[in-house]
Amino acid sequence: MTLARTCCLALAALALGATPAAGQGRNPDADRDGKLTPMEYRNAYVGGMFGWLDKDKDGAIARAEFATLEKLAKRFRGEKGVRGAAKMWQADADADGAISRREMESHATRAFKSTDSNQDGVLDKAELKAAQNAS
Ligand SMILES: [Ca+2]
Ligand SMILES: [Ca+2]
Ligand SMILES: [Ca+2]
Repeated sequence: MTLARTCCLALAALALGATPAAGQGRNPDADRDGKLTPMEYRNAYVGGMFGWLDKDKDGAIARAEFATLEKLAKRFRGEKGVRGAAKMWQADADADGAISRREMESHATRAFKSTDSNQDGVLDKAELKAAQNAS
């Protein structure tokens, strides 16, 4: 497995509601306090994962590009991963068959809010784990 791929696994895991395992690639939890702030979450989603999936760098993730994430999700999380990936594709709000950066940002904002069950403005391990089990 290439290094670039390993780096992105943590991001893909995060996007799919999984708690990134310690030492698995780049940790979205930049300050390692065990919690994700909206900024950390957004950076991982829109900064890290978006750039990784948008292979042709046209500023949108096309269906074919998204398939990379679906494959990874299936490999690592089986059917749960497939459902998680399907949920992420809902980010395509205007249903034009591609996820733009703006759509990804608003999706990340919504996902953050729905995961922050105690509404303290950060995602802790328990909240991330609950999201993982729910997907
Ligand atoms: Ca693209
Ligand atoms: Ca779209
Ligand atoms: Ca919280």
